[in-house]
Amino acid sequence: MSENIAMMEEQFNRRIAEGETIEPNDWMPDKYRSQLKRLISQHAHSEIIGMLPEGNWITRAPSLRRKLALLAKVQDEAGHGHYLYSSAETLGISREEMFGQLHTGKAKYSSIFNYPTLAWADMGMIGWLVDGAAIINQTTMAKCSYGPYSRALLRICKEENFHKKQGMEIIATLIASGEQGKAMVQESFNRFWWPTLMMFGPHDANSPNSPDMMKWKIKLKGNDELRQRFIDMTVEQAQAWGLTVPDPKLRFNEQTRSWETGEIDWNEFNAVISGNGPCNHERLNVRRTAHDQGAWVREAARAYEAKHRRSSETAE
Ligand code: BYC
Repeated sequence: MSENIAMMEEQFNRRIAEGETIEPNDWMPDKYRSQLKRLISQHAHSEIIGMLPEGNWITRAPSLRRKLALLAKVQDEAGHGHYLYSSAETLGISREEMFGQLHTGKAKYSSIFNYPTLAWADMGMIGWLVDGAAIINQTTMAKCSYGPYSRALLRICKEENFHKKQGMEIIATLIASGEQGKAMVQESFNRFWWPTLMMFGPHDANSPNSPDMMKWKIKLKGNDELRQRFIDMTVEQAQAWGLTVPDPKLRFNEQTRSWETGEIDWNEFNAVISGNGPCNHERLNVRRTAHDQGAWVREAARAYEAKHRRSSETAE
């Protein structure tokens, strides 16, 4: 039996090395399956919790056009959550189980959504920085070894690109409006810069999941390389807008041709991912309440499905 598993594992590793895609009915090591369940469900949770900081501004958008765009963006995030939950379900975990893990605090979701959105400029900042960071991470992961996740990410990235553009347009408009608009953008940038860098996770040396995930091509690049790519792109965009990156240690390294930053506050990161960030309690409470209040919808959908099944059985 164990010889058999060793053979299957060898064959699996060969398929990964040759760049083949793994599909739900293929044999896979237990740990490959459990890492994917963890990663994809956390990503799904991030999408639906990520609706809350922006949802907070739908009723306060400054014009009808802005309101429609924000509403559509928040709905897109719900759609991303659905693609991702469906993708995780192919690994043999139910949606109810995943929701249970989120609502009891067992599963994580992206740290960035535990910060408040205090000004309209934050809607621009989320599009520019948060979607910008997500695109860098997800376009890389869209080439990962697990088929359903890779396909979900391709669709998600297309929509995220649009989200980033609408965020940048909000920022450009505020900056062009004069000193007050620009100050609002700078204040928001000061609050979002460091939490966005944290989105990429701990340094590679402190990332316990990276070795397995990279061996199996779930992750194709390390946390630090992707974070650096984001920094190099974003610092120059900020400068083009005349914004100041809130980091006195920021300097351009002529040899590596890249931007070096000060150190991230890892104590803050660890507090946020262990449930003690500025909005963790609020986000989970809102999510749990929405889930409880939606019970009747799930019940009605199940009853409808059962009725439909019964009538198609009778017709046969
Ligand atoms: N936040 O070993 P590591 C979006 C945890 S949503 C919270 O490096 P890994 C959007 C990590 O889970 C974008 N937790 O982990 C939506 C692990 O703990 P566990 C969301 C974090 O998995 C709405 C521990 O720290 N994107 O685009 O190798 C509006 C050690 O870390 C974080 C994704 O989910 C964090 N930032 O790498 C707008 C992308 N970082 O699970 C936009 C997919 C680390 O062992 N996810 N942890 O208890 C990933 O690429 C990876 O999960 C990470 C972490 C790079 C984030």
